[in-house]
Amino acid sequence: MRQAEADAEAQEKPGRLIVISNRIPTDEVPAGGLVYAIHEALNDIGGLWIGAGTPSDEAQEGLTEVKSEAYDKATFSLSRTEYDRYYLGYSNSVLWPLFHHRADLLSVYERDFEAYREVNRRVARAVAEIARPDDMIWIQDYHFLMLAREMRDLGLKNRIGLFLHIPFPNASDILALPQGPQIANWLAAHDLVGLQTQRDVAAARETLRRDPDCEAMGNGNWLFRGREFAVLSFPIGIDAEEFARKAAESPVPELQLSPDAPLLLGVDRLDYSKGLVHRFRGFGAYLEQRSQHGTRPTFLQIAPVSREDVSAYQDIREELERAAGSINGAYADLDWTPIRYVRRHVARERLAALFRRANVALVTPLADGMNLVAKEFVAAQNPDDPGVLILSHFAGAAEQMQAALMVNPFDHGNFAHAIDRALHMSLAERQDRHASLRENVFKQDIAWWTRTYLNRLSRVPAYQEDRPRD
Ligand code: ADQ
Repeated sequence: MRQAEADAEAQEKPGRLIVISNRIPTDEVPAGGLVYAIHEALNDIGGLWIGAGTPSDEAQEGLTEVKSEAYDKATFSLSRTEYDRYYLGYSNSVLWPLFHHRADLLSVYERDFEAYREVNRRVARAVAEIARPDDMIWIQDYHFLMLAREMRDLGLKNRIGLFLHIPFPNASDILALPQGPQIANWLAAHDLVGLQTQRDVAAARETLRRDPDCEAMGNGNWLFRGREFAVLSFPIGIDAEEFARKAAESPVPELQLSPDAPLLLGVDRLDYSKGLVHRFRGFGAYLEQRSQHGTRPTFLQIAPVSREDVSAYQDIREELERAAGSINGAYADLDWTPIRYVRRHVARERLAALFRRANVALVTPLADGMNLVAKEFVAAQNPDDPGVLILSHFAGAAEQMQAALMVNPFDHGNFAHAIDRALHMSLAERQDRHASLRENVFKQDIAWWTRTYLNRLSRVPAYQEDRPRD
């Protein structure tokens, strides 16, 4: 093809979407949630999805193609040492706890940061090799905070967006991070930084304002050494229609409960940010004050283990088992176990049916970017006879879901009172609250989220160079 023809064809073809996330799904059509939304966006626009490959002895440059039908997938390589230091170390023992306001859990090692930087650099080189000028690059989450800066240093001028799924830390938390002073520089390399909530945007503003190179321009726009970028909130949603359909159609798993026994449900990855120990104690406080002759509710907590190689996760597992044991020891009877704690992963259909069967959902994290379980529970309800959502102020979802029963998970008395209220709430109040929650969950669903974010990113004006430091 002659150059003029090639140029003309390139002009007609809109750019591809390049998504970079820690993992890429192995199924041709992923089961749900965020990965499904990205899958849909790539199906629509066409492009490439890049994620980490299986750790090996030695890391290689470049990308390895993964067979896929509708769009391209590829992995970047990680050595086993890098997996320990970049993934378990800096990502999950430094950034995760810090961004969830747990500076007390940080394990800071310079070598972990070096591995993080090296992996971000290697991915930047790999993307620079294959990116065409009009491709839009969408980075997902805290594993790649330096990636855009590394790409800019290699000369990439593409539209680059980041979406951070976890909370943005307070400026005072960032003081605990040796690389804290670089965060503004990392963020400013994007065109659009998407955060979950207005609260996160306010926290980011606090950090950016402290940087002498950053200037607030209003409406979420910032100037960093002469180049503009935006920091805005895009609250993530779920595929509400699909989840509601699953909940209505799937059979409820056998629970060995009498049909009218109240069921409280919690569904989380086993993570200290999810507030599971506080939740067990809050339920214990409810049992302590409830009338002996009232109904005997069962609290089913499903919490599969995650990140078992990080020590903070082993500690929480033991703490939770102790808490469940001591509460059951104090209140259980021959025919009643108040807390059932299940560590298994549950298939989405079964989970959806359980949500619909539950009278109350306990979504009470101590810190959470959004929390999709809150939205899934609402979507799964029968609007004629809905269950009650008990939601922590500290879930990102709280900003959109004020019609839930809001609790402070640190206050066991408040927690106990909310459970009592939920179990005795009139049908009319349950319906009112649910209708209001449902409207938001169905309107601002996952398709709305991808569309809104990508529309904003695609409207970014052409790249302007950073002005060199005076
Ligand atoms: P997570 O911390 O993983 O996500 P969350 O939003 O609750 O948290 O999503 C978890 C998903 O896993 C839900 O779809 C849930 O149904 C599913 N799940 C949980 N336990 C399960 C089990 N036992 N079996 C089967 N499925 C289970 C991060 C951030 C969140 C943010 C999301 C999306 O920490 O705050 O909402 O990304 O941005």
